[in-house]
Amino acid sequence: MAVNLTPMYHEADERYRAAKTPEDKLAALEDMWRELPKHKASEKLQAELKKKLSAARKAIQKGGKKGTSQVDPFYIPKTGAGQIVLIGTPNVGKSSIVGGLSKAHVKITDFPYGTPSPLPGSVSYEDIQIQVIDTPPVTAEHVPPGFPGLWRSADALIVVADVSSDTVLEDIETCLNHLAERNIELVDGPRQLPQEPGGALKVPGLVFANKIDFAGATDNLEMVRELFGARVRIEPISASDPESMARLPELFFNLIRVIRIYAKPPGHKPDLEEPFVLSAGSDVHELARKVYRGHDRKIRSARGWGDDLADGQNIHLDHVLHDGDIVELHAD
Ligand SMILES: Nc1nc2c(ncn2[C@@H]2O[C@H](COP(=O)(O)OP(=O)(O)OP(=O)(O)O)[C@@H](O)[C@H]2O)c(=O)[nH]1
Ligand SMILES: [Mg+2]
Repeated sequence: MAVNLTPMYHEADERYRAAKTPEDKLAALEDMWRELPKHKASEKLQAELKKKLSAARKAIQKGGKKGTSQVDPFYIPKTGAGQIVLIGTPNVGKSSIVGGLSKAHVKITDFPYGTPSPLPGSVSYEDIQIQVIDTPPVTAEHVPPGFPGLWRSADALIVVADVSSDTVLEDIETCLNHLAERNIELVDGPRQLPQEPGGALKVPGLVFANKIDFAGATDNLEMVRELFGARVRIEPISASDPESMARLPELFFNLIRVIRIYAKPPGHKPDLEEPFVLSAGSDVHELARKVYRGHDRKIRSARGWGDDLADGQNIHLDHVLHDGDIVELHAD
């Protein structure tokens, strides 16, 4: 069987060949890995890519050792169902958001530049964990070196702004400009690699208009909506309001666009403890790839339980699954 490589794979491959820094190389390789169909025919390519990925990671670590720091602090391995990266100007509440929803030891300060380096937090949503990364601030003049690599590899990006501040419009503009300069566009849709060389990388994203609890913040929110509402989704929140914070895990879950599928071994009860997490739009083939990762098993048939399925009905292998479906795979 031939390996059908997508145009997005070729684009990432070109980006890899043109990359000048280990961070850019790694980001391109990670995109290639995501795009590579994982089946028997692509095993050789998979092995080659894995080798390149490991070499790129080593190069980043080695590069760090030469300088003062040991490793690139912006290389953060993904954990859980997806990785969300915050970006914002100083003192807008990034650390308060991550600290309020996870056990990460973030530094919340009432002065700017409280966060010197990125720090991941693990946020619970029902039965899964979502990784949300607190980051040092950006300004119009300065982006911490290595930070853009994290923007490119993230599953979703959230611009955090202080909507009580007089500079909220400039602050949002600063963040969106830094992203646009690196050809990254925030979208209310799935992540999409550039469709042609030099095209934009589309990343699910939105703007948190934080500190909405402050008097006068709602007037600023209107201005923010007027200026940016057509370009990007604006979500007013308050990191100091428990009710507002309680809504965020579900918002994160919807942002990373994944589904949870519960596998049922034939003759047994489904495993409702640990779902398999797949990209939204995945079908039974994709589930099988995840379930039998590393094993060469051929799926013969599948049965499903779920909102749009009659209990235990036979489902086609290219049937698109939905969040919460239970699937029984029958393999050779
Ligand atoms: N009233 C109110 N205060 C907030 C809110 N979010 C954050 N703060 C306060 O704003 C200040 C800055 O919060 P941080 O979370 O440290 O902000 P940051 O964006 O991480 O700041 P840097 O790491 O320095 O860029 C702290 O005093 C927080 O308590 C909010 O929604 N409402
Ligand atoms: Mg901070």
